Amino acid sequence: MKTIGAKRWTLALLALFLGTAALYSCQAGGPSAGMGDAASAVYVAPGEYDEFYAFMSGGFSGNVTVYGLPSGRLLRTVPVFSQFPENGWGYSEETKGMLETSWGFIPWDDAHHPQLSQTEGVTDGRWLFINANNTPRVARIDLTTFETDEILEVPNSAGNHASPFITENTEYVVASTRFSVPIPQRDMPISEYKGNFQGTISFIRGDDPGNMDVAFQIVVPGYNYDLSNAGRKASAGWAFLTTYNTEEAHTLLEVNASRHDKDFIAAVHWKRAETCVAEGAGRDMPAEYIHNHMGPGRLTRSETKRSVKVLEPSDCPDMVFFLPTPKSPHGVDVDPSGEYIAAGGKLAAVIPVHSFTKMLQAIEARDYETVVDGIPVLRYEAVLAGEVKEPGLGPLHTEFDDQGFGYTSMFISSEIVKWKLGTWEVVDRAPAYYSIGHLMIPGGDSGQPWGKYAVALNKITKDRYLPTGPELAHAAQLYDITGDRLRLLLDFPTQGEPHYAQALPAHILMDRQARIFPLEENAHPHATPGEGAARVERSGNVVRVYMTTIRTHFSPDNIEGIRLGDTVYFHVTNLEQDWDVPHGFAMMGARNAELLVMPGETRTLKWVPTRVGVYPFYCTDFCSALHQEMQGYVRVSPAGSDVALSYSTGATD
Ligand code: RUQ
Ligand code: CUA
Repeated sequence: MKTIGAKRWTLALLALFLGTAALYSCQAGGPSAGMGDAASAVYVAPGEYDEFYAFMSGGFSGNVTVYGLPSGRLLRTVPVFSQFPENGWGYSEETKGMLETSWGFIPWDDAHHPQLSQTEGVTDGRWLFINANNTPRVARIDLTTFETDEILEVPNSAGNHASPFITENTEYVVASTRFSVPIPQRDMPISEYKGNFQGTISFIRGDDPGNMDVAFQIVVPGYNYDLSNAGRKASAGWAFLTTYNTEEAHTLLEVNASRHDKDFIAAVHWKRAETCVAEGAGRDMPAEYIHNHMGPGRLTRSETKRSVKVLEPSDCPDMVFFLPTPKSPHGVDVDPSGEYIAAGGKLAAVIPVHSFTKMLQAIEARDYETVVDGIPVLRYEAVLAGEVKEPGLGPLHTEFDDQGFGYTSMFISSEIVKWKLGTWEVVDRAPAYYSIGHLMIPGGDSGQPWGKYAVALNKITKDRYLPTGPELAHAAQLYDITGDRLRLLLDFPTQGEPHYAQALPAHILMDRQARIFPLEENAHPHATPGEGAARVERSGNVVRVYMTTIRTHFSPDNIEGIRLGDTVYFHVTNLEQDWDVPHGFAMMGARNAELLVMPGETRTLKWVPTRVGVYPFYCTDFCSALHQEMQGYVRVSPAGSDVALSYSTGATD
């Protein structure tokens, strides 16, 4: 979220920062007074575990970070869309393919919205999905390995922001384009945007690992599609997406896309769309997009897809409706019962909440304000359940607890506002430091919130931490929400820009963690099952090193007979079968990252030697008392040299 519109808001924001800064200096010296019990509320004693896993998007880091709550301790970075030299993700021969797209290899993306899988609306801890915003993709992370297992490119999309939001049984991952574009892409004047550029809403099969694919795509008017949330319980079978720029402006959106008093929430009856598709509606449109899956042998399998099923609203009547919603709405969030649909009109003075029941009645009565591009626009008053009045400035996102309250982040007034479902009254507010984007309550976007904590995900830190040059960490803040008042417990820095987050009770994941990859199941075509099989093979200019690691040596260790002009593949199999014993592999001068090889797996480093000489490789992960002994040499001779290929192994088996 980086698009707060018109100038007046910029001014308001500035005023607010100045105001907050003044406030802070008045408090200086005493900000932690009375925080003693807060300290014990977040204290996780040495050797104890946190109560929740929290998954935060890395934003422009392209990856996901995993934290423990309430401690705010960083447990892990899970590389997804960005290369990660720490473990060779996107560098090793096995993982490079995960970053393949129809554009070729892309080393980076902007990841916004993690989504945990659900069963019957309850977060189940099988998978975590996340979007790539820039080059549209959706990834699925396996939560037994904390590893990205599958990435699907989304065709006919540009700025995959309203993504990925899952339906209540993870049937679909909903992904919509932020930018409308010519569909299909073609060379045309940008000034002809209006009426020619279009958006798409994609329904991606989510519950069939290895087979993620676009089941169908709905073509919608040329607005910006911002965020999404699937219906649940009462509204299962529906998905809701915010739009802005219903003006269809193509320049200076801060002014030109803020003219309409109301934009829309698109309500998509995906159950109905399924029926239409089953009955043969829609057409197969040529489209090129890539599907990557970490398949057998833990090797990426990439497949190019060539067509996508496309539906126009007119192909399937009663599939899409528009709900007028004030002022460029950003977030849309469905409450745990599925009845209420709250919108964050980022320039609006209220938080409008629509009623699903009233929406159905309005559809039944054909109570339309108008019809645009074949999509009925329902009357605002006919679908509105209520408005949260005077919530603050710049509502963005809402999460829910298990007690019937909504919590909305207010970007401009930098606060969380708590309000009651049904009466719409504001019951509490708490400052966020500063400029909160999303907020997150464990399970707070599902049919079963676990409540207890709210985490504010703040864009600006200013004076909250020790300064670190021009770039400051974004920040999370943890609040206790069990009482009548929100209670700030903890600040902790985050990586990249944590737009959104998800959390679930630790016990759901703890016992399912993979500790090793069983060696006997290693199906890698270049695996070395034991030291006895360690060897070096030449085929023309390609040299394959079948290498094993076990505390505390490599086999082979010394290799001679490599020549300039060769391409060397180190296929490193870690023979360990103990938890927490990876070995690393780094080759001097390799224009590549290291490998970090988990117990039982095979990972491959490609090396093209460029200098004659004798160069070492070594283990990078301090694996035992003799870790520093874990090394070897490669002798590189001139092209055409007659030094014979030879190697030494420690093999006894
Ligand atoms: S969006 S706050 Cu992707 Cu709200 Cu960032
Ligand atoms: Cu193996 Cu250090």
